[in-house]
Amino acid sequence: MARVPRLLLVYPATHKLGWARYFQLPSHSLQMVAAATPLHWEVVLADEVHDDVPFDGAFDLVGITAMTHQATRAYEIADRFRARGVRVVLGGIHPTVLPDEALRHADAVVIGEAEPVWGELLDDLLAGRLRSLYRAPHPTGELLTAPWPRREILAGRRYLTTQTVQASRGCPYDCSFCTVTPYFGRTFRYRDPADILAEIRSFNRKLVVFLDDNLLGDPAKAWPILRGLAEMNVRWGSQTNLRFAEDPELLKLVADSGCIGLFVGIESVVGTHANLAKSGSKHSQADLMKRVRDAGIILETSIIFGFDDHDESVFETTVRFLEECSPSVPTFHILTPYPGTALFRQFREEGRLLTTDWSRYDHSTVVFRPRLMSPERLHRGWLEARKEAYTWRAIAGRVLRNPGNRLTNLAYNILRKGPNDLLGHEAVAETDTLSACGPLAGQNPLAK
Ligand code: B12
Repeated sequence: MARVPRLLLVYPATHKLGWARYFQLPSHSLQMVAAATPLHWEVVLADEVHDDVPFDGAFDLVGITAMTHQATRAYEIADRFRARGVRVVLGGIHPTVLPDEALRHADAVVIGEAEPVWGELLDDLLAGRLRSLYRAPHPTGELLTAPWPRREILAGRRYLTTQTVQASRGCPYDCSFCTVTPYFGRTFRYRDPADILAEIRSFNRKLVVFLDDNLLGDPAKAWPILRGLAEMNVRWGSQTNLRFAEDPELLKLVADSGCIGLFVGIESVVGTHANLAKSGSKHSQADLMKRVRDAGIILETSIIFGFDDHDESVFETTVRFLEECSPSVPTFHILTPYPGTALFRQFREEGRLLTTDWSRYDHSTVVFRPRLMSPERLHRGWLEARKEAYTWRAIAGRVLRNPGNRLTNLAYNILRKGPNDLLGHEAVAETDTLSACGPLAGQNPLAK
């Protein structure tokens, strides 16, 4: 083919964000798909957070990524291109766990990581022999080899930063509600630290955001990365598990290496889902949270409401607990049983799913019947906890008790307060949406 083949990569958005779009992170998934694309292809990005999708453009292939809450929109986009005869490939977490559903809207589905199969798929397309399924082998070993993401596809848009890095894939734990371990299997792979540090050295700004599931989850692997960061003048943030703070030396190195903020899943402050106890730690959550806070690191703690041992008292208990430990930025989520997880299977078997309209799987809608309270009560408790944790008084208390980065901390809290103040709509998924789930006709994951 003499003409340069053209690939459009689409990041679907479920709603318009306004000014908040400038504080988003770009899709790493699509930058990695672009990096796996041979250079003789022209690659165009449509990030719906910023752009309109060029439905009339001339493309040889459209690749769309989808987390579960984006799936409905991804399918709409796919259907529009296919109606014009443009080939569509779906990939990412949701098409991986429900490939048959995704195939109703695509010419091909990539199951798992793009890197091992993407080149073959593109060759097959150009040779006119595209298959419907491309299944990446299950990852093995401890070393993650991946090219650097192609950041140039982001040009012309403003994000919080484009200096995002993925140092590892996977997580040593296997929480019933999380997609990560079902997706990657039990593997937890890190890139070569020299390669990670070289990528970071190529940046020209200070802020670096790691997109790992659990950057400090294997301390031995994290040490060389942290030592390297400590020698650079960077400020970084990541997601991790709180257990790293059990080791005072590791905590000190994390702080000294320029860490400004960490996102940790506390999950629950009561019952069997209290994250630390579940992972075998002998330390209390409150103690480790205080250690991180006192090291001057902004701690964003994610709490989930709705586990089977949560009754109505969980909201009050959680808010009081957070007041006492005062993490910089508490966030609250409604338990969401993502397809592919043990939790989804459990709720489906128990007949407790209220809907499989994936656009409602957004952590703000109750999509299942909780065991010890009504769906409405769960939603109201979640709303009230958010509002109570983000009064100006509560924010001031947290900012004053956190020794480091007070201005950043305040800004971060204000950023979180905005959406909380606007809450109030969308409460509980109606059971009758079950029959209205377009994508699931003939293949209803609710069926046992
Ligand atoms: C970083 C991250 C974020 C970041 C950045 C998101 C962004 N802009 O892309 C932030 C913090 C903003 C975020 C937010 C959310 N996230 Co998040 N996030 C992650 C995390 C830790 C890494 C994702 C990532 O970039 N990985 C790096 C890339 C390279 O890997 P990848 O996505 O797997 O992509 C590879 C393959 O999947 C495949 N692929 C992916 N897309 C495509 C497309 C095509 C065409 C092809 C061929 C292949 C392909 O190829 C890629 C390269 O191998 C994942 C966990 C995980 N391991 O996936 C959770 C995860 C994706 N997030 C999740 C969730 C729930 C959310 C939120 C909804 C949480 C919330 N309540 O707000 C929000 C939604 C935000 C939004 N934009 O709508 C869930 C999704 C579960 C599900 N079934 O949908 C995950 C899996 C975490 C979990 N514990 O279960 N998230």
